Amino acid sequence: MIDDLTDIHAEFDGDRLPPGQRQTERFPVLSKGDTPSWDREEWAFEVCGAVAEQLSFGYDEFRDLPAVTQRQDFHCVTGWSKFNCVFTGVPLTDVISEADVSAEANHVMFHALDGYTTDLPLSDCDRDGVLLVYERDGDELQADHGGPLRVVTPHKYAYKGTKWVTGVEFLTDSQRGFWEKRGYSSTANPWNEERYS
Ligand SMILES: Nc1nc2c(c(=O)[nH]1)N[C@H]1C(S)=C(S)[C@@H](COP(=O)(O)O)O[C@H]1N2
Ligand SMILES: [Mo]
Repeated sequence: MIDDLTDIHAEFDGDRLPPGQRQTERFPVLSKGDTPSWDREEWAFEVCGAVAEQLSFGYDEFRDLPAVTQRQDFHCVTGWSKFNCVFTGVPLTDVISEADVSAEANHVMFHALDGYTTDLPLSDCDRDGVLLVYERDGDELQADHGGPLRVVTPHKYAYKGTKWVTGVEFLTDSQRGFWEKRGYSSTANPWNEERYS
């Protein structure tokens, strides 16, 4: 079954196409550098920081976790939006429950193979739509779009969705990720045009 999250804009009192965005049929690739290589035997996804249970999943272990498929829109801060992306993966909410995140945690940092980081308040992560994705439109996620595993955040600009994600760190203070340190918004709500901070 495919859950439809393309009405998420209603929650933010906005149109499906956020202000200042234009729709594209293409799916451009935007990365700060080269697409990193990875090794299936060595790859791991780790959950750390302010949690009762640190978690580490190998590639096959991660793929055995219960998955969902959702139809979502994708909004890039540079101005393009791609509607109707069908993503399959593991809800971050499942990982948050399993790790038993501490009551003191209020912020999250995502880590990636290319050294990219991005941060979000915990409340923006612990919600429907935030997925750890390994398939798009029924195919294995392409390497340049973040395969083997990426995050998607349909309620935020897409720089909040870490490609090649290898870890999620729960924090008790707010720290800034790669683009957030360079002037992009920490909150990144497309319907308020929170592009820069
Ligand atoms: N690891 C990593 N994740 C990343 C990036 C990156 O450079 N490295 N770029 C971000 C930016 S700025 C955007 S707009 C989206 C683009 O995703 P796409 O290349 O699949 O379109 O990925 C985000 N996630
Ligand atoms: Mo971006």
